Amino acid sequence: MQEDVLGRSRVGGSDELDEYYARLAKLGAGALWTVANDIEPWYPQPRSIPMLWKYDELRPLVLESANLVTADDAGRRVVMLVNPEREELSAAVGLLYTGLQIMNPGESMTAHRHAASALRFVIEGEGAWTIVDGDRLEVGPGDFAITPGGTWHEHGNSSGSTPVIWQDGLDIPLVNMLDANFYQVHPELHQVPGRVVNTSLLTHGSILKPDGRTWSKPYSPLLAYPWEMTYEALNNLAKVSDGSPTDGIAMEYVNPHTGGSVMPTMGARMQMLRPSEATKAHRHTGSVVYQVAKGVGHSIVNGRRFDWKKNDIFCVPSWAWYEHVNEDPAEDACLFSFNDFPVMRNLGLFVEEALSENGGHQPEI
Ligand code: GTQ
Repeated sequence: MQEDVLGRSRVGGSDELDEYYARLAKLGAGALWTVANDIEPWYPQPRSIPMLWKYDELRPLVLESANLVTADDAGRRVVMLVNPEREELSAAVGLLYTGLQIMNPGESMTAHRHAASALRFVIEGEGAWTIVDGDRLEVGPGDFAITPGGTWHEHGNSSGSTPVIWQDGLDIPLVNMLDANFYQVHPELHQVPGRVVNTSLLTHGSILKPDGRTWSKPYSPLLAYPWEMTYEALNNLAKVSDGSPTDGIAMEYVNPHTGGSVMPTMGARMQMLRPSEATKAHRHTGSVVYQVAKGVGHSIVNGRRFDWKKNDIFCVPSWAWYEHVNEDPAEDACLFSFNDFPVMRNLGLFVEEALSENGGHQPEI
């Protein structure tokens, strides 16, 4: 990118330079000034674009996948959501992966583990379970669960009648960009679950910490976060707080041991927009994948309007302006989201800014 600014690269072209660049290339080298303005942009230049994936359009294709491939052959039956410029990384936005996984009644998948971390947000169906390092979690619509990097996990559906569809969120693109991924199939193909279902929730899911418990792993000891407790927490906070002008009533799923993010690479939140609430625009570094947990409304992301309703998924690339509107005058709307903020914060790269023009709102394009 040619710029005529002192302090930026502003070298023109010439035959002599081209010949010089060719000689550098032969030695596996190059001249910084030919790429400097691209690799050091003034501000983030995400390749990802804002996108909306409509659940009503995707759901039939997700169901169809269960007739096309078996669970055993596929490993997991998932329809991935892919950003056009991130296809090579299988990323939905930035370095985050997401997909819709289906499990038919009575099905179960084999156990495996990987360096990448995963999270689930259940969309529909009764009977979903997952065993994470021996803890059998039973989850239903609106529940959030984690499978941190390195933990054995296997999923299934114990219902006799309804398919389960949940949204997967993983940091696969990040871990692969860092050349740090590993994968193992469980030597027995299945784990032996502990005696009590949801042991992590019974141990770590209250306002008290069990005596003498220490926890040194880099992720939350609490593996499942039920919808009822989440929604109650949001409603309670709404009684005592006006929330944030840019996020409404927003709460983070936390590691109860540290108060920090559930996993080192990904954080997750649930936010409530009160009836007719319209948030003000802001932007920050870090990518976000949203899932509409409840309600109807729209979001404007970099000037593009996305009309959403329950179960729709949309993404916000790094440094994009965005704002949300709950269109229902009587009911709240809830947005589940996951993000790479822990990475941004821990690397000292998190930057946030509120829009000051136009009353804090973007013009729509
Ligand atoms: O369940 O661990 O959607 O490894 C993609 C890769 C889910 C999983 C995905 C995975 C998983």
